[in-house]
This record gives sequence, C-alpha cells and structure tokens, in this order.
Amino acid sequence: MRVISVLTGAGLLGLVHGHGYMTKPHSRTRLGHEAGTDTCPECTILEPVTAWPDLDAAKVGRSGPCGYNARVSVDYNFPGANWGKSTVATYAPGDVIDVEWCVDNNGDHGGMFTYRICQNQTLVDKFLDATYTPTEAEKQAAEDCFEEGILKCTDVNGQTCGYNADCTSDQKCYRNDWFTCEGFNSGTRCQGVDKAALNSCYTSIAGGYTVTKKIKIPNYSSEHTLLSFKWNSFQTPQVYLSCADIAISGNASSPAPSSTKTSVSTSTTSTACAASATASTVALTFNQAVTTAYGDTIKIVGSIAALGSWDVSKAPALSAAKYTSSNPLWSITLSMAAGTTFQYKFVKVSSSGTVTWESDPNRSYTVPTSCSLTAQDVASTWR
Ligand SMILES: [Cu+2]
Repeated sequence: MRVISVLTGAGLLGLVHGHGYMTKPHSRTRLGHEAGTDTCPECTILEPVTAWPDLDAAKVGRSGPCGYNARVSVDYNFPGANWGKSTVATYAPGDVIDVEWCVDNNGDHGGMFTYRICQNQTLVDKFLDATYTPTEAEKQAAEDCFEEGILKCTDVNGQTCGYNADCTSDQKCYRNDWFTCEGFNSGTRCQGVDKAALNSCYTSIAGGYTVTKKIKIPNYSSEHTLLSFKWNSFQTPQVYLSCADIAISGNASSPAPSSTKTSVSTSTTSTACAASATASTVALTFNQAVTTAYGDTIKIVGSIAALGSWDVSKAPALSAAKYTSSNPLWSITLSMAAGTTFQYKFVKVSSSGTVTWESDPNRSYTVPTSCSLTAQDVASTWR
C-alpha cells in the first residue's frame, strides 16, 4: 500500500520511497550495506501490516526481530559473511548509551520507535548461528521476547519522553516508554527529533537524517546478544526492524577504588558525601569538533574496555546529532566509574572503512571523584 496523495506529482520517486534502519550501534543492516551486499539498507520492511495505533499488533513473519530486506533478498535474522559473527560494541549493565537510526528524506513516515533486548539467551542463540535459518515460529517467539524487553525511554534519567502528536489518549500508541517521532501531520516527523542536517547518516534514496536517543542497558550479561530496533510507521502500514550484535559485561556501577574512599573519609568536609556515595559513576560527554565528509564516522578508542581496548572495531562511535556546518560537533556520553584513568584518541572511519587516527600523543583523562559531580563535559578538537 502506498499513500496516493504523496505520489501525486512525485512520479517514480514515490515507488522507491525510503524509510529507515538502525545505524548506531552498527546494525547488521548497516554492515550489509557497508559490505556492498545491501544496496538499500533503509528498505528492510515488514509490510503490509497493522503498524498503528497498536504498536505490537503485527506478526513479524519472515522479517523476524532483525528484518528481512525483500529488495535484495537478505534475511538479517542469522549471521552473514559481513555481519553477526562478532559483536560491534560492548556495554556494561546500567550504561546509558546513545543509539541512532537513520530516516530517509523521502520516507519519513512519522510514528514511534523502540529498542529492545531479549534476555532469553536460548532464543537469541538461534539468531547467532550462521548455519541456521530461524523458522517463522522461532522469529515470532523471539519477537515476543523482545517486546517484553523494551528499553524504556523513561528508564534514562533526565531524558524527555513524550507522547506522539498523531496518537490520541484512547489509543494503544498512547505511551511514553517508546520513543516518539515528532508529529507527522505537523510536518516535523522523525527528522524533527534531532533536526540534523540532510545526509547526517546514509540512506540510498533521498539522503538520511539521524534520529538519536538514549537507552539504558539492562542488568543482564551476555557475551553475544542482540539489540533490536523497531519503528512503527504512522503514515504507512509498515514496521522497520534491525538488530545489532552486542556484548554486555562488567559492572558500570562499581564503586570508586578503595584508595579514593580512604582519602575522602579523612576530609571532614567530604564525610557526608562519602556516606551518601553518590558519585560512583560520572556521565562523561565527549564533544569533539571535527569536520567530516559524508559517510564518515568518528569513534573514541582507548586503553579501557569501554573504549575498545585500542581496537577500533570495538570502540564506541560518536553521534553527529549536534553536527552543523558551522559547528561540526560529534559527541557521545559514556558512564564511567569515578577515578578511572585512561588514554584515548579519536579516529575517523570513512564509509569505505579507512581509519584515520589523531596525531600523537595519546589523550589522557581521569574521571573526577568529586562527590557532587555526576556529569562532566570533555571538549576537544581534532588534531
Ligand atoms: Cu517507507
């Protein structure tokens, strides 16, 4: 089904209308595109289905929780040559991370979206075996598990979580645990979330806009699991699904080193602070000014596991949500234990995979241990 009024005057463009897919962390779909296998990553669509106003009404069918791109006949529900065999990011339970998807300029259908983790490893394992294609029953069982494991907007402290302007309070879409695009009828739509520049992320049809939100990693650990993205379109009977392969390990809320505690307790002014033990972690926001070309990604790689242990493929990527031509800012917020010391650099990864490192020496940083400090900005410029 297509919306005829949109097609009027749009001609053939309407027939190839664009859509969206998860870009950060790198979804299987994004990796498929970057490997040249998938010429239209934003075209992984479950259709036609009831997408609105009941967000969970649609059965996933062959699309499963990770998506099936019928245009290029790629099933993302099992590992392919260039995706799914290893994880693209490692997080700790309780981490608050930036996640991003990309909406095409010609297929911004409005609606609502969510990110999910299924905590049934037995179910998820069926999607991690390159030699096995999950059945539709297994795909639906996993989808049901993902629906139980939504990572609520409201779980992230300080994040604004609203209701969708196209949803009325008597409808099933009236919920703020999912994320909402701006109103479709108001014209701002999903691109209104970041208000990012055209081509701030890659789509094949009309250029993409980033859509960035924060999620909180659940208290769960797995060497290899899936983060599933689901976008329910308001305008069209379509649902968009993609998955990223991630690991969850460690403990984000570990207390500061005991040596720090000892020194704090000797100070009379800090005694109350030590007792309340508030600043065990600090939300560090790295704002890196760096001009990039279309398709580039900026990552932060460093000496600790959260920064990939100097492995660029495991390093977290920054978001270009704040990027403008006059203020080329890439940023990321990472939750780190107070007192942690590490070295790092920023790297630029081109769309072809070429990695460019910042010049020496390494940057270094120690997470502050001040009791009242829970968030800290770290600004820098590419060198
Ligand atoms: Cu579409």
